[in-house]
Amino acid sequence: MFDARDAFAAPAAPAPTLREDYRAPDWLVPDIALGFDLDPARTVVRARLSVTRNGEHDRPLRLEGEELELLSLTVDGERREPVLEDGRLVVALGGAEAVVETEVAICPEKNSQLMGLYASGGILCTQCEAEGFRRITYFPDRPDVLSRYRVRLTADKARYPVLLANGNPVEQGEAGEGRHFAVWEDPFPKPCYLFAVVAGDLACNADRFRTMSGREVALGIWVREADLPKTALAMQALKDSMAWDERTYGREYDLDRFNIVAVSDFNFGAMENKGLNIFNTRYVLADPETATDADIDAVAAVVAHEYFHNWSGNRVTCRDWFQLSLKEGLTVFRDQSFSEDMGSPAVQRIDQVRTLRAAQFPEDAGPLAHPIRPDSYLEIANFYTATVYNKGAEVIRMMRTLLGPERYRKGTDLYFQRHDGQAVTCEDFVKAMEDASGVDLSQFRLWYSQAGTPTVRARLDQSGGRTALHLDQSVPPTPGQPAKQPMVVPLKVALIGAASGREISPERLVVLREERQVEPFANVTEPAFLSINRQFSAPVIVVAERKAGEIEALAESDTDAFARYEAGQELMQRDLLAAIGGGELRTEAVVTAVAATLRSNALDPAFKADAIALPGESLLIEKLDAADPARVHTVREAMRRAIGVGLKDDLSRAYMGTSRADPSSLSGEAKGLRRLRGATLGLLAAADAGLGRTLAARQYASARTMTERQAALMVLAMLGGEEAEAALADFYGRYESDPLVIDKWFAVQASVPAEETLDRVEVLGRHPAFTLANPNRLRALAGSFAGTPAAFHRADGRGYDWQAEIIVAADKLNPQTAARFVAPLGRWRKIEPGRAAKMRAALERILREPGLSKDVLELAGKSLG
Ligand code: 0A1
Ligand code: ZN
Repeated sequence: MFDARDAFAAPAAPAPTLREDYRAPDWLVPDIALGFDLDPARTVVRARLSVTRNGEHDRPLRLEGEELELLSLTVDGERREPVLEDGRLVVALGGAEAVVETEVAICPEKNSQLMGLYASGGILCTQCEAEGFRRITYFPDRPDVLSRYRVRLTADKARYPVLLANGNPVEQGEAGEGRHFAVWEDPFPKPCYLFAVVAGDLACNADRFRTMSGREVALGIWVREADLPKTALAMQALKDSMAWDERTYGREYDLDRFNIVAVSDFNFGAMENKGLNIFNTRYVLADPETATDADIDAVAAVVAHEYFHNWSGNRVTCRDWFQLSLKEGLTVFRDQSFSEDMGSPAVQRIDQVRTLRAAQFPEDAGPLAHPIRPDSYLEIANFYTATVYNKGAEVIRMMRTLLGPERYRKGTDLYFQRHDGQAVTCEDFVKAMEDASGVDLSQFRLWYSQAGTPTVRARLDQSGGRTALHLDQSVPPTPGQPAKQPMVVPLKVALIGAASGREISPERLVVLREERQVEPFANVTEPAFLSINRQFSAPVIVVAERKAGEIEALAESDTDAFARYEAGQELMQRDLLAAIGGGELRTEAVVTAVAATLRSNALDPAFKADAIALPGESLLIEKLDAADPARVHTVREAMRRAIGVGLKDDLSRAYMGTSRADPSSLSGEAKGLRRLRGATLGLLAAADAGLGRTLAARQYASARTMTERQAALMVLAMLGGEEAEAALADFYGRYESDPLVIDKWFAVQASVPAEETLDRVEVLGRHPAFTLANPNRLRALAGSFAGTPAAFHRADGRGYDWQAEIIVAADKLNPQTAARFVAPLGRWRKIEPGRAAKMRAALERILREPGLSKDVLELAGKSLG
């Protein structure tokens, strides 16, 4: 029925895509030939698609396209008048196969979304995952359409001397008028999201790798000439990754060359395009003078991650985007295992769990909660989340724990062999694990469908001369999922003698499957302490009933390094939350535990650094119902001060001891010492600003690594005053020409936990070096600011207003990156009512903005609830 009001109504809300609506593609494209006439202002793309009808049907071929100027269409050589429906090119075809050719023009230099073909610092490059290929040419842009690609690139030779695409180079030469061409062929059928081309004036760090079957692979890392010296660490990580995947998973590289290109403008970390990974410079360029140890570790992890995708993602890919965790959860688990094998497993695990708690637990507890295999989306780019990636990795890790390493490996072997060259589902992965191991994973599958972090309550009952572990579990309601079923929770458990401090019941795997379960421990009669969820064997919240002195004892003597760290954190959290809740701040137990950690001869310095760090303000806020962020900050600072005052001598001694770290070494020992140097300096400064300034200024001036320099700068910035301004000015001058370091300059200032930080952030937003167009710079300012509760949650709400304005402004250029800053505003449910109302108002203001992207619309809408 016609209703006149409809004509004036706001545009209809976009319809979500549902997992249950999946249908196989109507048409397949086994082969595609692409020709690019590259030019930043106007690139012409010719595509020749060989299409075949998939099954019995009479539906037309539908090709997605976005911001394309269609120049021509032919079918089997005959010109056709194009038919466009909702932006799709609809091509009626009679037979079982056809050759469809299109010619389109696109404008890379105006592409500020950084999806499709775009320009970054004089380089032309592409980003196609998830749905960017449609911004290059008309195509069935979905991951279950796999094609063999032949790509011909033509470009101005002086401006773009290097022309790269997926696969192997087959031809190159002159094209007249100062232009040249190159032809690349990729023999492996791939979904279009793995397509990539690059053109630029690039220098190459070239190396080789001999695979386990003796093939030579040519490796190249392509960057601006001046950046070549900063590629050595990434190259080493690449070779280590290739060898590791052969050793650990039996996976060999399959092409004759493997290229990595670094670009400055990139929405995410990096992209695993087949044989041609494209990276954010942040995850390629690193040396100890300009990158911190954490940055350097991240380079190795991301290089490994993208390389591992060659099997987990590329050779075996996803059927549809709801299956994203199939490739991402598995690949994150693989890169985590790589990092554990290359460094200290316990310290790596602590870092992984910190990330999970900081990014994923809040997501799972808030309005954006979704299962690792989501059921619906408006904009798939919004589902590249900590849940899909990091919780997804925890789910794979749990399967390995349940099956054991040998059967897990049999499972991955079967998975890769059975599905090589296919686009499959999470279910296919679980099935391969079951078939290879004989283990029934029916109930385990709930981890794929149920959102929310389970809480496990644990009580060690030692009454009546017997010992039994009482467990119960509950999974909280999440949007669209009011009631949950009990999950499979693999808990590694040991009992520690209360008197002896020794393991009186060695570690065992307790698998919780019921809502309530009792696990007897035979032959344990002496009083015991409970060491549970060792190594963080399950991504759950454990609430254990503790005996007097239990946590304190475990923080000092748990035999599992991770559990020991956990006990220390639990202790700090207990006393912090009690004081935040209105009680008196008790610091003795924490000070004693920190002292024991600092004085221990057995612990390595990196572990000490982690163990003496207090839980972050964001994490504490998550534990509260109506948090007052100012009070959280005050109490946490008071605890830091108490540690600093109480342990000044220990901290000074530890601090001085760390100066022996060899600045030229990236060994675990040297990195650990530098980490401890930063942690001890922070606590000393919290107790005595004068001393902190002196030490930090000295450390800043004499620093030989960015790890030391940045840590000193952060402490100075927190203390404020002339020294801070001098150091900040020096830092800027010293590194003005290095954008990745200037990002740090923005990030440090936006991370100072104080209300006045907002004033500085406002000024920085108008600084000539600030730009909304570069995602790294935007993250450095807006991401850091939102991650600093004491500043972001100013009582007057101006922090939220600033954030909302930035989101709206950035959305006009780059919706994907703008949307990344919405979630912090959605945490209002955890914040006291006054601020919460202001957070909601900021979200409402965003939603009233005309022309909002689907990306921001989806997240702001859900955040408001
Ligand atoms: N697959 C990549 C992540 C990625 C996703 C989207 C991108 O463009 C918007 C870029 C990268 C990974 O897991 O590393
Ligand atoms: Zn990935």
